[in-house]
Amino acid sequence: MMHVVIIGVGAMGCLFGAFLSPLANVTLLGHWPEQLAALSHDRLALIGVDGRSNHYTIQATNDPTAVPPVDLALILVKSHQSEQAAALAKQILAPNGLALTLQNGLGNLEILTAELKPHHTALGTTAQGATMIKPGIVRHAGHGPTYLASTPATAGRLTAVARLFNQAGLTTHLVDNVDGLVWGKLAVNCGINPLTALLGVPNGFLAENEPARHVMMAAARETAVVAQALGVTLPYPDAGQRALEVAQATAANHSSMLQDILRGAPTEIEAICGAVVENGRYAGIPTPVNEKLHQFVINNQRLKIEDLLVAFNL
Ligand code: KPL
Repeated sequence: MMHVVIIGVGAMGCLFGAFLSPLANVTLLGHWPEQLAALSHDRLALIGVDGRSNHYTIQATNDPTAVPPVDLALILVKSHQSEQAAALAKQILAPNGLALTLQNGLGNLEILTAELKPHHTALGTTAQGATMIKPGIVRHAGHGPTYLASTPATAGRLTAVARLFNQAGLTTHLVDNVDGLVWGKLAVNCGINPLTALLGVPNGFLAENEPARHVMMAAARETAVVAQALGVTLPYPDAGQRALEVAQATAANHSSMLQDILRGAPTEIEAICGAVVENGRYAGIPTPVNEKLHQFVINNQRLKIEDLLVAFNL
């Protein structure tokens, strides 16, 4: 059995933990006291996409010395906690172990490789949606594919990881274009995350509401233009269309940024829209949509549809 530690005990950490726990030796490692308490007193309840609950016994701890050396450290913390997670991964990886980030935003693989040798690191993205209902209870809000970027140094181990994920029911594919993968997901996050957070709506609303859909698609397409200027080939032809498809596939989900705002936690806006604005400046590409979304989130604003019409001249 593969030894897996999931660093991050939020909704996504719990979702992956629940799916992998029947097939691997899984430990959740994190700092959220209420979550750790809930998981130590009771089993994790996962409400499936069909509305039915299943329960999982998963070890959860805040003590890295209690975790045996692991084959896979799956990083599912927020982007501002990446440095800390990389240091933890270094502490607990087995000699041939792999730290795999499935986080949102730019810069996470670079943070891992600053701490670990490149052959111990890997990057993936996931379009799975999960919502934290309360400590100990997570809702699986939508299935979406997971992609893992393999390199010659990691291909063998990532093939085994992909096999495990697929057997567990998490559809996973290996790809070899890491930049395309990360920018491809970034464009979707730029479209969905800030808008859902600002409007306080589930992802599906952006697909249904005309002005919201327009801004979502514009933010995603703007990100694609920056990617293109940097020489990155995206894994799909139209980023706006892709954001729309993900919003539809995860319609019931509260995006991770909306969940962050609702619980008063820091958002990943810098690693998402902030990174696009910065790279746009570097590449000489204007990014007015991402700039506005970035500013609204930084200012902790709440918007109504009428505000969108004014802000984006619709
Ligand atoms: O990555 C996500 C997020 O919420 O951070 C999506 C895919 C948009 C699902 O909500």
